[in-house]
Amino acid sequence: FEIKNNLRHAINKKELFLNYQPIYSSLTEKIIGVEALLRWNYEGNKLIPPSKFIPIAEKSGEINAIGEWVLTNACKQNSIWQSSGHKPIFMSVNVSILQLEHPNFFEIVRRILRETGMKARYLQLEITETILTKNTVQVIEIVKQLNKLGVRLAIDDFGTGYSSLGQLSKFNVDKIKIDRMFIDGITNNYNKKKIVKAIISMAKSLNIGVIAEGVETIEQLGFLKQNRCNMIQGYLFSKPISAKEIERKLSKSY
Ligand code: G
Ligand code: G
Ligand code: MN
Ligand code: NA
Repeated sequence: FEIKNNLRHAINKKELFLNYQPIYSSLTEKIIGVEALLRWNYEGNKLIPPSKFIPIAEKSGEINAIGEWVLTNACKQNSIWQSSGHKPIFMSVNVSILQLEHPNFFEIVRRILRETGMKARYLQLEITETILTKNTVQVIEIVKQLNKLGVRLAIDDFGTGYSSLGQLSKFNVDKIKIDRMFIDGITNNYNKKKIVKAIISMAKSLNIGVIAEGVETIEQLGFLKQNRCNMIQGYLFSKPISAKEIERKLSKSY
């Protein structure tokens, strides 16, 4: 199966779709946002995970078209939820650093916000930690422009890279997402506990929100609440689910 050539047609063949994983306030345990997660259903019978096709899309340049499709559909969906009367929640969209570096990225985001009626402050872009070490003038400038629009920035997979406090404060970061490898097994791993506590207190001192990823057990939740981690994402509360299932959850939480 050749991913690269089939991927070029995935958008036109309507083979791409999004699932959404809820993100909860650890205080209220209510949904405050969702992360859009891309899925590719090849010929309607072969589900290819993003971990397989995103790296290939990045190499071929197809990531720009795919990323635009994701942003458009995620913003459309959020706009629909809001206009149908659900309480506002944020929409977190994974963005490849290559998209961010594309000279038209800012214009694309602005156009999508306008066309979908999505309010900028509910759009969050998730970018992996490597963005922090790529502090080129160009990247810093585009992040600044997005901030001015009101779009939020979240650092994904935090803790796996080699970024520093200094780099974190250079960008206007709204949230960091603690990589799930630190949450996995945390309740009986002294080192992981220390690392997660340090990340939370560092974020607090910079006024940055913290999302813990991959929360699967009550014990992990307890530790995170005790240490004042603001937000929780993981199988304990919900897997990535369809837009319809998100709606059901939003309706129930009134
Ligand atoms: O959902 P899943 O666990 O299969 O996701 C695997 C990886 O694919 C994650 O690292 C996630 O960030 C990435 N991913 C999912 N959707 C998108 C997307 O729309 N754009 C980009 N660039 N990456 C995505
Ligand atoms: O790299 P990124 O954080 O974007 O990847 C998100 C992926 O993590 C999603 O594809 C989702 O399926 C996966 N994920 C979300 N919650 C959990 C969890 O509680 N446990 C595990 N093992 N994976 C999770
Ligand atoms: Mn992510
Ligand atoms: Na992550």
